[in-house]
Amino acid sequence: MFRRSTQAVLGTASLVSVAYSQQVLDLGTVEWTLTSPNFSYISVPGKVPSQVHLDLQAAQVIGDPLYALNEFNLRWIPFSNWTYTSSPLDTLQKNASSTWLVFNGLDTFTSIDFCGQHVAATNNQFRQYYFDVSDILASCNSPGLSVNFGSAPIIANATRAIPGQETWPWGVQQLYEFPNREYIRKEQNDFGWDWGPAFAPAGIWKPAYIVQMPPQNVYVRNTLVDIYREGQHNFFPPDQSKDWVLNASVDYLGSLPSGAAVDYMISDADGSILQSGRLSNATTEDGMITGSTSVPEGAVELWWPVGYGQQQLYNLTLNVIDSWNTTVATVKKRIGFRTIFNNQTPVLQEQLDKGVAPGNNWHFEINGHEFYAKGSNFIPPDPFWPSVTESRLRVLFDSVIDGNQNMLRVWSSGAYSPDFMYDLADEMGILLWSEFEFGCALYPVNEEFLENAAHEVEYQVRRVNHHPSLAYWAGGNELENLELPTVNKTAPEEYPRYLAEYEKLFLDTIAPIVLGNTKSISYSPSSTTNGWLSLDFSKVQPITQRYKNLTEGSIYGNTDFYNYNSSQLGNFSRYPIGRFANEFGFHSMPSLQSWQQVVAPEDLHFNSSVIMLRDHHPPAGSLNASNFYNTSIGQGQMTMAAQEWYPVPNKTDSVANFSAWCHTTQIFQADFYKSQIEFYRRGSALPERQLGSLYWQLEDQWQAPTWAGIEYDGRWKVLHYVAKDIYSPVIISAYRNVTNNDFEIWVISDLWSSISASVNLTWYDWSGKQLNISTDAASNVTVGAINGTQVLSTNLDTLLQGQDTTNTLLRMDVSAQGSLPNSNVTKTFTHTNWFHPAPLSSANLADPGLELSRKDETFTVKATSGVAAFVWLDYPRGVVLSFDDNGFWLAAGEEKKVGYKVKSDSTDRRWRDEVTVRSLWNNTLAEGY
Ligand code: BMA
Repeated sequence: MFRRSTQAVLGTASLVSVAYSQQVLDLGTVEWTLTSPNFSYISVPGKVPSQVHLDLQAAQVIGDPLYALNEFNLRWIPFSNWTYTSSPLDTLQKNASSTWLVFNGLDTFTSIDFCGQHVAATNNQFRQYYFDVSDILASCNSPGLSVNFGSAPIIANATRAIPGQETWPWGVQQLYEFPNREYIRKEQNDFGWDWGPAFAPAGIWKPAYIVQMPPQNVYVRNTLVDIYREGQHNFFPPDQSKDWVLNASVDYLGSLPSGAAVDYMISDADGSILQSGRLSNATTEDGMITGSTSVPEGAVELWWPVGYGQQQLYNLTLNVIDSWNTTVATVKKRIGFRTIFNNQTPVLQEQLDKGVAPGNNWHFEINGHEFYAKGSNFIPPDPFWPSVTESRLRVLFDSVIDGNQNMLRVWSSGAYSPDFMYDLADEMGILLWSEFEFGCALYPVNEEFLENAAHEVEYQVRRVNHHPSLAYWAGGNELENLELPTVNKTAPEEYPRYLAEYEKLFLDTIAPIVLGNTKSISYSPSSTTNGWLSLDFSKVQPITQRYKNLTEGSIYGNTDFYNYNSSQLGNFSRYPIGRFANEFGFHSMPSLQSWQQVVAPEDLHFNSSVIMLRDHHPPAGSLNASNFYNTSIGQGQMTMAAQEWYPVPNKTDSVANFSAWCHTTQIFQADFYKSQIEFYRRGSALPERQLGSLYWQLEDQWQAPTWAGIEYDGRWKVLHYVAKDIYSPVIISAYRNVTNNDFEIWVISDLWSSISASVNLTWYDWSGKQLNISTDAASNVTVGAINGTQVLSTNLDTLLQGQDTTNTLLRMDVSAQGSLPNSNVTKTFTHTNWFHPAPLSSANLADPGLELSRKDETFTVKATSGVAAFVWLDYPRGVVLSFDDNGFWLAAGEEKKVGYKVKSDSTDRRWRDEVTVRSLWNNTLAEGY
């Protein structure tokens, strides 16, 4: 018997047939043809992994799907069936003991044929599928594979039409473009969303393999690694003095030799072995071999998110061995040792004693420390995932880090993140709150749907659990705060039934799978939630949710806030008070440079059909490709915001005017988010003990008006710069009660030790003249760990009596000594902020006389004759970069040196001569941008 195995991924060219050794044929290395039964004239090269749109574009059958209104023009693609046919797979071994097809992702409805024989049908984009085709191969002369994709929109409609199929009261299911997404397990935003197009793509979207094995040999298809403190539980704070448990579980295909065991080795980046041995308590069941070991507390360095310490990673090698100690299969995973805990426990007496409001906590704790989560919501960065490369994500994540963000909520109606995304987050220290792909809808709970979802959840939970960046699992998007309340409102008599169905999927089905596989990650059924009410571990499913079971005066859960009435900017009484803000936002236009990528010059103006119809907020709600009514609502919200709060552009040149308007919508967006982040961060010092702010949304997946802070090609909007500033560890901020003009200034810090801060308040007019307004603000204050200190409390009517508020400005500066968490190096933290008592639309702006110069790699901007609001360094198309600072204010006479980081450049550095500078003052000028 031949026992030794090589588990190599071989391409066609290099596939050498050696009897009885395991061979893995990467189906990305064979030739594919893409055809459609609906279009006999289309036959083009296909790729794996890929999607039909991408392959048709590469073959020039279609143009860029993102261009202009191609979204609507390309609907014939998802309404058709498509077939990927491989070239003959002649290199497959005839004498293998078993042959398997392994697909890491099929999008979505397939019928698979091998050697001309039907193998299986699939219906879930998020599952890994594997099929034993040994018998088919045995009787096959010329092996070949064909994967036939059915039309997802047509199948979704047909599924909806099945007699007895579940339906929901009107208004519960959010409808974007293609209907019935909730009946199928496909990326939900493929059917349209309010920030994205509806392409409903199809294809073999993840790597696929043909695995051939000798007898008593295994192929590892997935691996779970769970690292937790002894006794740790998903719902309670881990004891940091305990040793670590490392539990590993290998999912394999093939047959495990009798007496199999798993040896492990933990090594550091230099290859030094920290610990090795055999996993104990090994069990083998259902194609899975599982065991565990213990790693003493203190034997390994902790992994920390960015800003809190190092991102220490180790290499784990698992060798599945037989009873002769021969390795049958090897798995390598990069791991980290950390505890990340989502705390929803009741507020304790010791917290109450410190002024925390009663109720329950809702925050994260890293390695036993609570911390302030700063970040945003991540959406699929492209409508076509196969186009999302590691290098593209690295550029995006670099901006996350540069933007002072430490957590992303990976929103739940896209796709499960690829491993390389978690790998990057592990390296860079970005915590990824992850979710199951259900959102803005309730879902069917027939047996078939539940079973399908269960497979998906199990595969995904096990696949990503070893990543230290994995922070949390949530069931779905806004189900508890939006979908369930909508049922309650529109069909209260049916509420109990729909609630029971919701719990069947998110509690009875998903929770036991999560809790059964990981002890290190907390789970909640809905992203926005009031948290759990009680836990009963005598049940398989221990969670009872709180829902509206609230006690007055108590605070629970996290918050979600969207208000498209732009007059609410700065009205703190309307912002939600909770323990954590996981979504909030307002949309803005992308820059002119982004529009120019996809819009013809003659369409670059408001009211052009292309600009209007790329605005999907509010969504069309159907396949009507010219819903100007809805789109004008979204455009109107941005226009009203600009008009209410800023001088509005009225430029002679129509493109310049369009560009200035786009930019002004970005300023409003940034202002609105800033005031909310300031509000949430101050909450860390108030009874709500607010410990997180994740705004909607990090980035774009096409060039369109959206909530994003980063445009499709990586260009930062005003928001990303302003968020970077207000996510600084130490900030100074003003809070005005818009009803009675009470006015406060606070210094807020999310550092883990207290800081001593000195504060400077200076009043100016717009020309830069200092005003003689005195306050009794404290000039030296101490700010506790993750806390805030009020430095001024007054009333603006009294303070500014007799002043022309349209020509009054306050500059606030703080400078503090402190140290970063897990560091004893003393650092100076500074922050500057401005407050204007009158809206900028009625402010008496003065020409700041901005001057821009460049020496080597540094730009210098100077305001020579007045205060400059929202100074904006702009750069041309052809380059994507981020400035170290942008969207800032300058006092009269002040200059700022600004460096930059280039992300991509096709101008041969000529862009440096085309950088321009403007400020809000330029909105008042007829000429220029
Ligand atoms: C929330 C999100 C998304 C949506 C966004 C903007 O509802 O969860 O579903 O895109 O707001 O409307």
